[in-house]
Amino acid sequence: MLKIPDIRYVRNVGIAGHIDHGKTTLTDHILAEGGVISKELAGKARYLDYWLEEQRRGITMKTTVMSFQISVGGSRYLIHLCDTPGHVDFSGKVSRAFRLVDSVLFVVDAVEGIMAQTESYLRLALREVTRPILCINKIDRLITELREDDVQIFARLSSIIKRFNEFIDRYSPNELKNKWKVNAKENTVIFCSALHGWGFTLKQALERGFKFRDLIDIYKNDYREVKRIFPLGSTLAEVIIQKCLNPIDSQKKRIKYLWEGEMEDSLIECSKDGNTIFYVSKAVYERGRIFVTARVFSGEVSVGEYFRLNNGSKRKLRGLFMLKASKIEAINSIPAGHIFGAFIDARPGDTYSKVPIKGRFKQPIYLAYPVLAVAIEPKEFAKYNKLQEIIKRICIEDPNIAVEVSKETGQVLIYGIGELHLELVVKKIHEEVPVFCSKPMVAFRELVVDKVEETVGDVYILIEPCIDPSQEIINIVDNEVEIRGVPINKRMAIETIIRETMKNGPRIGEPVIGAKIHIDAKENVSEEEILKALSIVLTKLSTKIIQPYYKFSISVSTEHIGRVINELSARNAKIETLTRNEISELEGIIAVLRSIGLASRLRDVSQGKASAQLEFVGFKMVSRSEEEEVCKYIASRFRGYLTQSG
Ligand SMILES: Nc1nc2c(ncn2[C@@H]2O[C@H](COP(=O)(O)OP(=O)(O)OP(=O)(O)O)[C@@H](O)[C@H]2O)c(=O)[nH]1
Ligand SMILES: [Mg+2]
Repeated sequence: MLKIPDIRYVRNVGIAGHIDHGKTTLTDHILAEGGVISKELAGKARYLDYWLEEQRRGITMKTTVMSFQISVGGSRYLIHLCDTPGHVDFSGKVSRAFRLVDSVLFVVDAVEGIMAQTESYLRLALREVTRPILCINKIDRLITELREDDVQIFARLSSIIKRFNEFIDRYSPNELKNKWKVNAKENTVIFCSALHGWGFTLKQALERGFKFRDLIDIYKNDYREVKRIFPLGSTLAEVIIQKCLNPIDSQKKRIKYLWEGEMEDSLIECSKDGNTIFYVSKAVYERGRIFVTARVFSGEVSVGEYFRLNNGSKRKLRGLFMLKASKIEAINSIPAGHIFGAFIDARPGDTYSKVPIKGRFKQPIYLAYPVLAVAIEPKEFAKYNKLQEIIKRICIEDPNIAVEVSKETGQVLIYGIGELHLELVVKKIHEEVPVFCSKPMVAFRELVVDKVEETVGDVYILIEPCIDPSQEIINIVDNEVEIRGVPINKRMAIETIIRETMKNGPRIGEPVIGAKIHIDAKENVSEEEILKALSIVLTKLSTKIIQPYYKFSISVSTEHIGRVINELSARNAKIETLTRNEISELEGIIAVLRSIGLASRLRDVSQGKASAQLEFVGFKMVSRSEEEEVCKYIASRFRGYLTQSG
């Protein structure tokens, strides 16, 4: 049984970074330090990747919280640790997880250095006001693969620290910038090899008079000697306890950035005596019930209590648990500052309180946007309702999924952020309701470029552009709707009609974006009149087709770079930066339309030595010469190619 200690002896810690940099492997060592797994298994088990699919593909696909105790300096601490996936397709889950923790260990591969997702997740973590700690991992590769000498190793590690700090400088709140920059001398940097089980801070190395030259020498004989001198588990434990913030110190800094509305002092103080307030970060369906992962920020949560959402609705908290990866441990109550699991009919992003409050936690920022879609259909039509039910569940669990039912074909269109993301979602659906599934298809948009106004009967409508179409990359902006003349209680319904109608643009039937819509109507106007006027105006509205783009970041061993460049050119990708080292890195942009199959193709042409991350950056105008091709593509997108899934 886990004991709940004084809150100063609690740490909520996230592990984050670019894909494959060694987060889950590193996590093993801290778990072994806490006695969760054996020290022999640490580094091999990747214990928190317990989904079969994760083990099969060798990547993390979800966030996992593990609560456990460790002893440091004669005291017992309770750690709530949250491992996160590096793959950009799961970035929504990472956004949600940062809200739970107070500090984040960023794992960076020493050879690859700071990569696209290191930067994106560092930016997110800092927006969530969590303290970053840097773990430079895979240092063994510098010695065994790159055969660097101590001067080269020192230079490489220094440049990683420097870049990491440049991002901290750019994205931290002003008051924390200087305090939070990492510094090897202050033990906020760990140099390690999670695979070989060793890790040290500069302080530990200085105390023993240990130099990188000594490290290279040991590797000439038996690398296990480094593990004996500097076991990674105990170094991680020491840094987590000394440098990661306890919930009291953290909430003092964080809450004002995360909260909107009236704030209770107990939130800032992380006091268990105030009103109970908790934030729901994750929800999954478990045999018909919703199981949430949440954090208490104030007061104390107990089983059986009722909690309120802002809108006044009440929910009963049915079971309360400590989270232990795939297992749970029942508890009766838990005070402010802890992460917990519970059965309650709640949604991610919800703020619950015991006594009604006039404020709530802000929504986290999501990096990705669903720009790829597949069409699915149940193999047996009788399963259609069951399919709808599953999809509703998946939408709650996954912030990066959007769903639509095609009016023309009745197919269910599932939008996700990348191929892997959609593949997994469909697989999950297919396990419960066998479905036919299309290939991934691109979602386009129509951008309003000219103003149009019209009076139809008693309804005046003006639609004008609110995005400058001359920008190279166009960011998604919600349409703005302004309604005058109509009583407030009717406006909501009219706004919904307008937003729904704008999902079918006049040019190619794709959603219209970048529009400011003004409506002036008589008090007693009917919804039909609004709809009629709007459809007339839409026939006169001029829009341009825009298509989504990914930013790609590819790392590849230099011998294969020629093939990667050829593949990118064949797909009209624009390479913006190319850094040639032993591992070369390419960055640039590519139309989502041209990117389909890119990741697996690059793996093929490089014998598995190239990995690509594709992250949505925005939309670009489709040129006149491309327009015909795009229109043909859209017309044929979801038809006639349904293949069997699974
Ligand atoms: N050489 C070397 N390989 C390592 C080290 N740490 C991890 N690896 C290997 O790197 C690969 C990825 O490790 P993971 O721990 O799954 O990486 P991750 O960051 O959790 O990956 P995602 O969660 O999918 O983003 C595995 O093959 C590990 O064995 C290290 O210190 N040195
Ligand atoms: Mg992992």
